[in-house]
Amino acid sequence: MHIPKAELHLHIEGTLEPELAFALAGRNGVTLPFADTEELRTAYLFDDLQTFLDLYYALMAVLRTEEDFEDLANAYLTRAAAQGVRHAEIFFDPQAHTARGIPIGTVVEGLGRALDRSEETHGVSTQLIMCFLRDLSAESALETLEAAKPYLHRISGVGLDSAELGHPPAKFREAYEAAGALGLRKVAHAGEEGPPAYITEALDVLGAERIDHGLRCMEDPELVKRLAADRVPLTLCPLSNVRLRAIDILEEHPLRAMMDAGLLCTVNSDDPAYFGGYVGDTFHAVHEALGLDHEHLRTLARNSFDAAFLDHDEERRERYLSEVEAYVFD
Ligand code: ES4
Ligand code: ZN
Repeated sequence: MHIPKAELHLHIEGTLEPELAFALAGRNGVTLPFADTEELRTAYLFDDLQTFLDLYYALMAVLRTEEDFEDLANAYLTRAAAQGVRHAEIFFDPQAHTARGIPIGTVVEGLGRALDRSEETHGVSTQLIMCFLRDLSAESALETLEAAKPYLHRISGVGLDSAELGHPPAKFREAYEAAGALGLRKVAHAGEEGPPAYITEALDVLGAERIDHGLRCMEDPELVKRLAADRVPLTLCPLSNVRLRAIDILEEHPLRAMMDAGLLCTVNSDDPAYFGGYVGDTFHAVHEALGLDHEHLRTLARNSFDAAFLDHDEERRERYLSEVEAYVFD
């Protein structure tokens, strides 16, 4: 639970707990189609990615002001810090907000208010990664990148998320080229519900430096060899995989096999308010379900800092890595 770690796959909108959703709804005069937090919790049970995404986008209606985004980020950072997170690279979905008439500036400046004080307040260093919604058009992604230009000092990279099947990475070749030209880092969700070929495409066509999920690479031994040889980080989210039924039960998650295959695996929480746990809870769960011992957990923690976008601050990376080595399990 408490080993120092980096969180590299976390959608800030997926940290919206029912209690905060109702508090923000009240503050903003938004009516939610649920009687109370109990009823909403019950709705947090889904069978697939699309059912989850429908609720995830619907609940964003409560996020309207800079203060809302600040409160959301602070709530996450408080929980993350309590579970050993020392560094977080946080996804947000600009189009999910601009489509509702909330300017990207409100989102970025609101999150920024919390992130600016995060090291001081929570002891967590942070970065922001803006994700393109892959079920929207390539043009919309380019427009989003354009709209983000005044805020690039707060944004370190681009990602690709939402419904994967039928929306292969190559659709976003231009947006990623443009992002690269602006000096942004590149990640992409691939191989969550989509086939191994989407992982290859994310690497070769988009130039993705990390693969978010990448779970289905295990169906392609040649791809596994390549990912291992090139040390491409995979940001796995085991609790998400179980909740969205990519895997039946946690005991059957291939994390251990993936580590044994030499893949650079990290363990993350994805949408912790929806999937039953934050990243420390996830470390605990894989320890129990997969019998990963303390040295496996230390490897996962080390991997998280190795895979972090800390190239501009290697001193910090080394400091975090020494905290991992020095950690004594309780
Ligand atoms: C997501 Cl689990 C997952 N997959 C794809 N897109 C997402 N956005 C938020 N959570
Ligand atoms: Zn995700």
